[in-house]
Amino acid sequence: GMRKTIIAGNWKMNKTPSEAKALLEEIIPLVKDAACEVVACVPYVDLATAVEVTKDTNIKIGAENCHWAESGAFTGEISTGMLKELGVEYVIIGHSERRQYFGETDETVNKRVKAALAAGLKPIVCVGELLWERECNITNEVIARQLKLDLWGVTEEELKNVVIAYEPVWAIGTGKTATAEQAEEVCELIRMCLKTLYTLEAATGVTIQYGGSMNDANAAELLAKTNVDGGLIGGASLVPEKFAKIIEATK
Ligand code: 3PY
Repeated sequence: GMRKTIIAGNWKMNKTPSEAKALLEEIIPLVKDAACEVVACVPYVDLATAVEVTKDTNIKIGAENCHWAESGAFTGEISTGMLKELGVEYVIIGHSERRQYFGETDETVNKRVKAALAAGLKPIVCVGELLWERECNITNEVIARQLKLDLWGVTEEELKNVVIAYEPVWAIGTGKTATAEQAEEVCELIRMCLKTLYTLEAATGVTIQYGGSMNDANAAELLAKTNVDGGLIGGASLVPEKFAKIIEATK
């Protein structure tokens, strides 16, 4: 197609380094003929092992967050330079769990996105509406605001390295999936917003993932949609057969 299809696992706070190694060793042979880009976003402490285990494979490794400062007095935080040196390529930014439980705002998401891009990492920027926002019919405004603020100051050239993940918050970890039609509707809206913020050409090139309880049973229908260019996969990314089936569904 005209865009790179990317299936990325979001492991969240799961797997120790030895467990990560074992899981990746199971996943590697199952996805070696993938027709899409395959990414595993893993906890910080698993990154070194994950990069090592996947070094001669088609799997790329991502982190689940990063800080925006280069270094300094930020106890417990991890810089983009630290990630880059490990061989990490992607980084999830602004996942709804970070926004909900760790006080992240569009402003801090924007700082992280810009730092990631400056370091040569590819940010997977998560946007999505809460249940009440959908019910009040303000999904479009919410998404437009998030994109504008999260990508503030990101150039058109830099946008080529940005992935957007549409994750309706009501569908995260709840087992509720947006219907393929709902997903397509918002992914199309995201592309229209990107066109407004940048250009048609730039917007057309951006990979937009759907995330939120995507699994082996619903992936094919979601991925068949014009503006759904991949998935950010929670629980199913921890089950090799399920993750492989989702990747298979991109063919
Ligand atoms: C989920 O599928 O629950 C996710 O949050 C993916 O990021």
